[in-house]
Amino acid sequence: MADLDVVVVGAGFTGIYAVHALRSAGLSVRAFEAGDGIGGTWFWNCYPGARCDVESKDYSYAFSPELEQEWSWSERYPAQPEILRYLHHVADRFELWPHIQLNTRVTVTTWDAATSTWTVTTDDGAAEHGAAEHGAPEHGAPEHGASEHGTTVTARFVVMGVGNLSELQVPDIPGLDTFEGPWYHTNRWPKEGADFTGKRVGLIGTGSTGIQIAPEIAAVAEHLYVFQRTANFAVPNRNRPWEDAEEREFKETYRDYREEARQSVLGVPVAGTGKAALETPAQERDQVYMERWKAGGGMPFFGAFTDVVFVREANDTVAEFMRDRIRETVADPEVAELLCPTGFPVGAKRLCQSDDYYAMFNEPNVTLVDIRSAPIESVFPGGLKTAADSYELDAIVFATGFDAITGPLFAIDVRGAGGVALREAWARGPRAYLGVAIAGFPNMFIVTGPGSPGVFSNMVVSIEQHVEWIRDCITYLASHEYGTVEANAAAQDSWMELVTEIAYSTLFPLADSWYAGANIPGKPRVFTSYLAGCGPFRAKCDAVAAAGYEGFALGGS
Ligand code: NA7
Repeated sequence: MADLDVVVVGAGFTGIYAVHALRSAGLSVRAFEAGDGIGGTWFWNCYPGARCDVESKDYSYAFSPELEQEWSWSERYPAQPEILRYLHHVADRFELWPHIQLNTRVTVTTWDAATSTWTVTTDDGAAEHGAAEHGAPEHGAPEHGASEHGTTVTARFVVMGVGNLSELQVPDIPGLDTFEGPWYHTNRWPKEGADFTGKRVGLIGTGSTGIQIAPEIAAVAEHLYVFQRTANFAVPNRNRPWEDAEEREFKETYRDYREEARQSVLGVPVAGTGKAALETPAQERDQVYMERWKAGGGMPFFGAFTDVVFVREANDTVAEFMRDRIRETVADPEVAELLCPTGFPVGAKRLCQSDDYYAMFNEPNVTLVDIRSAPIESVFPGGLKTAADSYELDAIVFATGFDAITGPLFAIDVRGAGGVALREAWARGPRAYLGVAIAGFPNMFIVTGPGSPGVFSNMVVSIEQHVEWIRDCITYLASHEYGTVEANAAAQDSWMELVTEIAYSTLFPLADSWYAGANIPGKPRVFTSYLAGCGPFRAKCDAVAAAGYEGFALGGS
């Protein structure tokens, strides 16, 4: 008999809710978390300026009407410390702490067909650094692998709540080990902070993270050099306090709003014009864009017109509108032009959000360095050298992103039926049925995996839907005297075909993005997000369940 019904890997938004939902269904559960605190993404990404690009009222659990009424967000867009406080509140309120084991990295999970259980090996915290030590130059990327001191536990089911963006990447730059100052990756920010006052700082990476941290560094540094390989689109947040009266009024209809979010495409209700951009006069079109620009937030741009995510010329109208905003904000025309993204549609790389990124380039202590035309060649003890110049630096910050989606799962040695490694099964790219189960890996569930709306949705909405579906599936197995559930390869193949077909009917795959694995040298380039949206995805998952888990093989007892 297994030690536990379910092992949950990770204690971020997924792991926290999975513990609650599965325990409420009467199952024995333990979550293992590598960090020395809960929060996942919001535990590790504690760099200055870290903030969610989904509004607080949306980026929060919907499973408890009491929770949503009693918790009060202070701002329109939640900053990292507030999200962490919220998750602590949830763990306290639902008494989840006894079921979460911190400082414990899962290193190996192995399926045993004879007993229909998973054996889960953990490192007992021996190989994991506490957050307080992160960011010191000698650390860089965390180490993985089975510890000699590992302990094992058996479970009937494993739920992988490892997140899509938890395996950081630091570029392999010659000489980095010779650098005399500190260097940091934003995903392993030191708990005690980093003081850049009066320092010359180099920032590499201008995605969502780089764009958030840059103004924070520029505010205190003697000089900030922003090393830009690809310019990204960024829209304003228009962040502001969430006023009491507004909150009270909004919360009166929270239940209805949540239902609308569940049925929406993005997991956030977005009002559209219902018109095509290319059939709308330019002046009227720009007025729609300007209203959205003034209101703040990225998602409203995708809903503005029916064709902006499908037709390149329609998308170009948004792109040109956004480039014009950059040109009117940045005083130096050459710098402005360098900041104007070209070559990929708006949204094909994550649309960034910032209230002060572009204006920051008007400050005399900020320099934009184009490393597309003159790439970084090496780091030397006192700075960094590009093909065109060299820069004296006291500190380097990497905001260079993640080995997304597959990286966090590959960091664990996952062995399914017949001892097949997940790495082998996914050698040509990740595949899953409904983003939740993988053929050849019985009784293992992933959350917001390939084939789900995942990273193209409000993650909390998708996480809750996945976790509730998994809970119901496990409960169904017990009540129908089944012991195992496994996705059929044929169902998985046809699901991934549909996912690909929908994706390529849109413009989203048309960029070298982490969405498709293009940011990691040598990684197979596969676009795996289900782009029809949260509502249709939920309907499909519900139909599969209602049909007795169509596309899955149920067995054992
Ligand atoms: P992203 O979006 O992957 O951005 C990483 C940035 O780092 C991007 O500008 C990259 O340029 C740059 N980068 C990566 N590797 C290098 C090297 N070797 N040299 C120079 N520049 C490099 O990661 P973020 O952390 O900003 O955001 C991840 C997600 O978190 C985001 O999408 C939200 O969903 C939240 P590139 O574009 O590849 O030329």
